[in-house]
Amino acid sequence: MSSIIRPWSRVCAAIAAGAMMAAGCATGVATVSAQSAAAAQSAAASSADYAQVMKSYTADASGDQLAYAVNGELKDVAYKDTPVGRHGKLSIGKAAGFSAPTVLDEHGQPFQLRGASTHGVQWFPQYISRDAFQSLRDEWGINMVRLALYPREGGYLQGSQAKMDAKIEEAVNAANELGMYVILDWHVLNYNPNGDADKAEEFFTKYATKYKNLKNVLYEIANEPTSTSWYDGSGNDLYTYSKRLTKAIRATGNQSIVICGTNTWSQDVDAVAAKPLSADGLTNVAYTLHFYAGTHYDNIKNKLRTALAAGTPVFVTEFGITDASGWGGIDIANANDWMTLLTRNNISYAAWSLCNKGEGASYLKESTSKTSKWTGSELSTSGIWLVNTSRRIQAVIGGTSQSSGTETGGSATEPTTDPSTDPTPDPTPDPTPSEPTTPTVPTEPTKPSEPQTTTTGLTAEAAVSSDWGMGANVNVTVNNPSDATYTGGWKVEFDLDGTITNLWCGKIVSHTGNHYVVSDASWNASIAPKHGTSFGFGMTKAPTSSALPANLTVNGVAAGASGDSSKVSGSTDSSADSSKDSSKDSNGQKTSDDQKTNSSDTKPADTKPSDGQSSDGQPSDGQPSDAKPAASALTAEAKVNSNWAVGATVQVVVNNKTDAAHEGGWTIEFDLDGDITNLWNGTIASHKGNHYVITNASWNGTIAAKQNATLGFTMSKSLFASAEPTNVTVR
Ligand code: IDC
Repeated sequence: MSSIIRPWSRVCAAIAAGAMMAAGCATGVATVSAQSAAAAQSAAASSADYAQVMKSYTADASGDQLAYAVNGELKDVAYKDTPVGRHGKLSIGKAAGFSAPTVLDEHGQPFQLRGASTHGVQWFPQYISRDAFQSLRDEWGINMVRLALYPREGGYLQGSQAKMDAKIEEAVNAANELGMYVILDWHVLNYNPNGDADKAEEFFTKYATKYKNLKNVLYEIANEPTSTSWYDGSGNDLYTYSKRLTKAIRATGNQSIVICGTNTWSQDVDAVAAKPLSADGLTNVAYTLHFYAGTHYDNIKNKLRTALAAGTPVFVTEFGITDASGWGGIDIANANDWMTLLTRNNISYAAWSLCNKGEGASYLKESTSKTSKWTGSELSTSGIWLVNTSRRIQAVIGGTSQSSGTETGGSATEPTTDPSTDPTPDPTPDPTPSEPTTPTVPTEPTKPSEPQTTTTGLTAEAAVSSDWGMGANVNVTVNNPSDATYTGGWKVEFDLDGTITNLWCGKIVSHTGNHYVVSDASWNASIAPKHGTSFGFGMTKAPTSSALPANLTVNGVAAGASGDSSKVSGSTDSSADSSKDSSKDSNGQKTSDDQKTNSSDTKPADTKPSDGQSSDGQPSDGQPSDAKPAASALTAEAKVNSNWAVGATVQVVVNNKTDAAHEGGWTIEFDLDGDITNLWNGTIASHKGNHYVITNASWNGTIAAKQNATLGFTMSKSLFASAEPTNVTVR
């Protein structure tokens, strides 16, 4: 057995395990062949795709060891490639795959803010600087900074106003220049904010007016209230306060996101649904949930689940991996569990806190005196964990584990508006924003004369990465050979002498006969200059068929003879001789027979590949005379292997309990409260409403006596939907 396992095989195997790593969707492929110069189709960005990527994130970050380089290096990132440059103005709205409205970017796509919260600005102003923020952006995977503006505790209303106003200005200017988001957090701690409501209204009216034209400022009107419920009709509750403050912000003409604190230190987010501000016509409003992993477990997670199921948009503006005191009691495993829950539900977060105070929640060791450009050894457990978590999520969503400061994905399309009409200034080429504050002079001017984007000129190339006769894995690379970033999404078409069983890093738009149309997967719609992006698929086919896609086009223009451009890469591990590779599973990865649950697919040479592949999904009539059992002798059982709130992996076993082989293929039907996103060891023959008809794959249509065939799929579903297939029949 070959020791070479190709990346695509690994990705495919990961998909089969229900754990796709979008980081495997490689970019940067340099090969260029077939030419196209067609205008791009503006691919309709699918939030379902994005949800799929989010689901693939499983947090397992360490707090002991950095998994990413933190060398104190700042990077030269063009504004258009920064988080705000790519994602623009944010809103709260509905997206497919999420039960509650969520943060959407300017292109209407779900977008997760990964934030760093400062400690109290009156105590730790030294961390509010352009360099500090840039370090977070470039090496920590952070795209947002939250400014903890305590009104009390010696803060804004108790002697520090002038100092804090200056820091707010410095912070917002720095964030604006760096293309980062910033939250102004009125850091109410442990009291009813109605007591200071006049002052709060004054504060937010001032800043909502001042930053009305900025895309990157969000307003958090009360950090952690206590002592009053969300709504009790008294006029002294959090609903009353939140409505008043939100209206004051809207009265300035500012439509940015407002985040409302909830009772019990922002834990009672489940109480909002009974009286949401949306019922008063107020939009772009989210509600706060805070947790500390050493203190808050299922009781608070369940509040989150309840809130989401009830349609409440949730924002975790603060959390820690310590206990609620912030001092100690770190629980990494629970923190990771929380992050998976947040990320799968596209919930934005900010971690407490950016300082070197001698408490466990601080990102920096107490001995660290530097206030920016930190190196790995200067970080605490909380800091290391935050880097590992945020970089990991950034890599999964961005589609590359190499990315750091730039957002390489997560948005389907570039802004369609002319940048010159954009109310948020790009501070790099133009140091004079229209916004009334004076930004500092940028240090890294770009060359505005260079072409910035293009929507034409893509090329495409297909390569078979492995072929085991009755199936193959194929990789298609879409290249942008130009000097400008390609934007607008892409569409590849081809004919295939076989059937795609699963496809990653792209989306099947249509499949008619042997003709496939595949578009980008939204996060890889844009392609950097002189780079490529790849999608891949697993397919079933006849042993004599070529796996090479034919008549390849990209954006509607013929990509030349695909036979010329396509190649079987890595000759050491590829074989057109199926008999040698009968131990490979459907994903092209070699397996040993004793690892298999499905003994029927170990001898593909004995099967009749075309049996059971008739277009209606029915077994073919011509059963061999020795096929003793009727098709109804089969039984099937479905089992949910893993379930992650809005998705699941399901395994279906087709049993032949008789003493004779079952030949001629099989067909399973069931109802499913969700959508299959990937299926392996079978073929979807039809899908109408919630009803699926699945037939065997070409290699497992025969089930030996007392054996079974196993197929599996991943699915997306709504939060409380069951993943269990119902009304399962098999024939
Ligand atoms: C803590 C700080 C601590 C400070 C204290 C009081 O870590 O140094 O002395 O506030 O100002 C919160 C609050 C946040 C707390 C944090 C940890 O929002 O202000 O910071 N925490 O106790 N909620 C839960 C925990």
